[in-house]
Amino acid sequence: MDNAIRAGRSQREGVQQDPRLDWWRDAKFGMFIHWGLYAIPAGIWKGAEIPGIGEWIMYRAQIPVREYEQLAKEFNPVQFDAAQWVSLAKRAGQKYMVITAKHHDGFCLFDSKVTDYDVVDATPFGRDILKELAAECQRQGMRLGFYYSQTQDWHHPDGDGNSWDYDESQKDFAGYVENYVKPQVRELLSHYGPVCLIWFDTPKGMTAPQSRSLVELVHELQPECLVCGRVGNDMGDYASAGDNQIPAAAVALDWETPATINDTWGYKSYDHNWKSVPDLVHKLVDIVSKGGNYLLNVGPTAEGVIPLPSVERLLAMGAWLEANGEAVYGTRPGPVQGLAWCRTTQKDGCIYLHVFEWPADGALRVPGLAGRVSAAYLLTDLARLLQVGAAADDLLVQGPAVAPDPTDTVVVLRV
Ligand code: JFZ
Repeated sequence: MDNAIRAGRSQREGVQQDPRLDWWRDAKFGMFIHWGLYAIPAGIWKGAEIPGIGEWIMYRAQIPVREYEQLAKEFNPVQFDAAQWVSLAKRAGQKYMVITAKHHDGFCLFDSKVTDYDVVDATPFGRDILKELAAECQRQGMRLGFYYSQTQDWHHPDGDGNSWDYDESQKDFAGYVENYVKPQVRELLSHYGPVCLIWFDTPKGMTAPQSRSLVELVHELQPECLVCGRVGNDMGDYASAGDNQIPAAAVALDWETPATINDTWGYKSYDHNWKSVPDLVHKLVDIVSKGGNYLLNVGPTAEGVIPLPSVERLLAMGAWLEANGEAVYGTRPGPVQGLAWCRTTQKDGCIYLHVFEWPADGALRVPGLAGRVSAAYLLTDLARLLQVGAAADDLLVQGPAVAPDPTDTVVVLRV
């Protein structure tokens, strides 16, 4: 097992057995959405650029609760359109969406009865974002999950993390879990239809009984709802890699890499370090070839707009997947691992050879597959068979001289 992956208990006991995860194992690609009050300062507080990820601005600038919560009065994302967001995810080829119901700053994107610090009660916008997204996901056939920060809450006097407003030694963390976290998790799983997963995060000092009781609460309310491994204490239905971390080799667990397109989760006005489309496609395929899922983040602006550089990249990934999705969705790690120039996935009697670096003469040489392949062709040109041969243990396939797809040409090997 890779160090970057935190295993859930179910994984260690029976690898990839639980049928509740079947859809998730086939999905491969999801949209993460980090959205909240931090989109308003967008990385700048009182004129200063605050280092680090955008959604941590309250912590990094040690902004007092009474000051930070004033942002709610400005939160009015009139351009928010759930239909557009869901349709973007669909066009990107993403099969599930996960949005921050409550991040570490404590602000809730849903109408919670246990606090007024939420989008309905505290903002001029006054609309339940999660309700609108849930309805739209139902309409467009998209699965929806919720990120929920169960330990850190810098707004709640008993939540973890805020030592500049509150005396950490006086906190009743257990009371916060019982009387605040659990009622909110109950709300999320009772008022928004089927929830595909709850993405808990940064468990920190959460005890094993506390983690277990959250897992049990989720499964009691919605047995099909998955729980991310970041619920803590080696529990949860699937494992989560460190942010933007991709393990070096295939991992025989249910696992996922959460990742950013630039360098922040929550919107920052001055983060322009966007990854390229080929880089993003390679990361997706690399992860899938190692048995994982790619949960790729967007950070909408305070107006409710997903930044154009994100939209452009997601649409380009969607176009690539439109042509090559067969070699991604529903696949499992392929038999050839550890080569720099290619990745492999497989399903239904096919090995999919993903060629990242096309050889100059089009002569593909794949170690270990000699004698196993009955036919080879490009996924985007099913009619033309490629010439197949062998040299010792290596499979030889003669492809076109020039890379048909400079990003990733998929060669189908029938076995
Ligand atoms: C957490 C959050 O603190 C962050 O704001 C964001 O939501 C991200 C998706 O998750 O940050 C983490 C959590 C775990 C690791 C790294 C960053 N980790 O295990 O490497």
